[in-house]
Amino acid sequence: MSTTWHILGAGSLGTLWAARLARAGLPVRLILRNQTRLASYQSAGGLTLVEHGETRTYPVIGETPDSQEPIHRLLVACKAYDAEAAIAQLQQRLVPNVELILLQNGLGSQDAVAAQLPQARCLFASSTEGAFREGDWRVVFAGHGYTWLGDAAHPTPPLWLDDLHAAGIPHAWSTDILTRLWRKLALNCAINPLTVLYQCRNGGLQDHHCEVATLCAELSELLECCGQPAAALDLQDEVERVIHATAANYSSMYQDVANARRTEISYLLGYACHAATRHQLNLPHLQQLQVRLVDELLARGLPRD
Ligand code: NAD
Ligand code: KPL
Repeated sequence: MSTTWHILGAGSLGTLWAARLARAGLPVRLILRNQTRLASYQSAGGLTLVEHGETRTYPVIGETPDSQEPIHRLLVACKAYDAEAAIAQLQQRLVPNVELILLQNGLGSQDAVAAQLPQARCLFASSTEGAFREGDWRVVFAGHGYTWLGDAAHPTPPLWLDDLHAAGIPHAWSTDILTRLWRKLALNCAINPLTVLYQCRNGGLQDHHCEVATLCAELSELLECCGQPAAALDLQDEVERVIHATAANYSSMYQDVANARRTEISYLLGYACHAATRHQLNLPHLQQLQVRLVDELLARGLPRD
């Protein structure tokens, strides 16, 4: 009998994972915030996934955090700023050797969760898949991509990667997941804040080539200093490639700001600036970028963190 996948966070990525795992006949349970959300979910009849223009609803079982069933495997699909508190609610239900898969973008939340649950196995994920919510319990699979999974403490892959294979979730085991997360963080720091400040699509940054190059130089210095030289390799080339390849897209941070949603700044640019301070590194353009971004968020009435 397969271990149940408990999924915490029925948003874009949580729904995308839940629907595909359920579609493969694997046991899945969705943990919703409270009884009100559970009632709303139940009246919708399940999770709806829109993929290649086709719409299908999956009647995944929903529950609230105070349900009694023990949790052996937990996919954490909340935003980085919600992860710790959301997991804390489940503490009584986690078995001693529980496995957590942390889907959060950026860095910082994973270490906070690992410190919160020293007995758990925490796997980190970095994903290039893209999904967005079209409404309550309805998600569009917008960008096919890949998910890298790894465990900074143990290099051995878990057997349940077979479940991902069965579910058609493109993935690979990574023995350098921290390098991947740092690299993605650097890409996000070089692109996302500027798209908010210039109110442009990613391609609009082609008009700000020098500023992007300066940020990449500082980010590379930071990565080297943080013991991540592989994440610094040819950073600027990759940033330029991504800007070109995603020229028509709006960055995730741009979309958060445009929709008046809290951003994950503290786990991206904020984390980078904090690491620079810890290493007594002077990175003036990166620090200035953070000041400009925080001012912009405050001016729009959004949280600064
Ligand atoms: P989302 O906002 O769509 O979903 C998060 C869900 O978590 C929401 O439904 C929210 O209600 C729920 N949640 C928060 N606190 C909770 C709690 N205490 N109990 C139960 N549910 C709770 O976010 P998302 O877009 O799916 O992103 C999740 C993470 O994945 C982020 O770190 C994001 O950066 C990363 N990511 C997202 C995408 C994407 O395409 N959406 C791609 C790559 C990475
Ligand atoms: O991941 C991204 C995002 O928008 O968050 C890209 C497309 C790489 C831009 O930084």
